Amino acid sequence: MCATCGCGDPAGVRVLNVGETAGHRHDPDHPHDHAHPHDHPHDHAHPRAAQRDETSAESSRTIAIEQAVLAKNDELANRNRAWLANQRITSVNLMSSPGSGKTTLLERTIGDLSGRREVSVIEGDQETTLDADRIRATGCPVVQINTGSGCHLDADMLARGLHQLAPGPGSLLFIENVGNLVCPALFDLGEGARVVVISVTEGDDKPLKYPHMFAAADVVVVNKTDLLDYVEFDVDRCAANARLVNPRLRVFPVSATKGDGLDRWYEWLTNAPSSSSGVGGSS
Ligand SMILES: Nc1nc2c(ncn2[C@@H]2O[C@H](COP(=O)(O)OP(=O)(O)O)[C@@H](O)[C@H]2O)c(=O)[nH]1
Ligand SMILES: [Mg+2]
Repeated sequence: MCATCGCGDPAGVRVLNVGETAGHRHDPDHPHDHAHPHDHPHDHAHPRAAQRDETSAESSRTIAIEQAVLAKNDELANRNRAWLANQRITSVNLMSSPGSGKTTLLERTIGDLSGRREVSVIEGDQETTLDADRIRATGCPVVQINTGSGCHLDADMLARGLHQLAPGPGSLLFIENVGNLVCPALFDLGEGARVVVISVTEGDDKPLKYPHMFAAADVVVVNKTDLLDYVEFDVDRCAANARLVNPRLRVFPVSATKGDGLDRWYEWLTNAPSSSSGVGGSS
């Protein structure tokens, strides 16, 4: 998990309200009210030091710390989940390797759903507001979270993002996680649904090589199908590999740039759950 990969400096996290379209109201029942920096789940993780020390005492201490980190995160995620359910907000956590097309899929989705449903976005990246700027250009309310050295969003960051964004009751909220096929899978945010985006340039073996991500997901979007003629990628084999890890996965092959296959994605979004019971892998 993350406590061994070197990420996580809570002091480096920044939540940026990008542009005028994001809300500013303070909701007394908001999950952020419970979260403050020294509650952060990473506070006690010193992964590189733990790696260097190979004594069994240190190993057990590392495992105990990892469990405490994830338990704290799960507690905050449950608060987010309760708040989102109370507001009837449909929340979708998008995860993938960097560059598979999450932001492009969001730009296209926001445009195509325009006028049909209130949509807002929380963007996660280590640095910059580049993705939030792209979302803002569509007219959609957006908040950017910069994680600094962190390689994933966690429940505390989502609570802080929600506080800034203030999505309306009954709306659709997308959370674009930090590009990484490993650590985001372990951190429940309290979201209603989890979507993995994989692009055809990444290889159809990725569900087998990164099983935790696919095990924790509800949907796999196979993106960039417009490039299938140029790469070795079998969509059916990718879907079969994903279902070996998680038989209940839905798989939607799409081209976010050309629009192919998006109807099934939109149909799923219309019926996506507004709350879930959490992520099995994180507990
Ligand atoms: N050919 C093709 N390129 C795509 C598609 N979706 C995204 N891209 C390109 O892939 C690159 C990364 O996309 P981006 O949305 O920033 O990926 P993210 O890092 O997952 O948010 C950009 O150059 C996009 O134009 C697609 O469906 N087809
Ligand atoms: Mg992006």
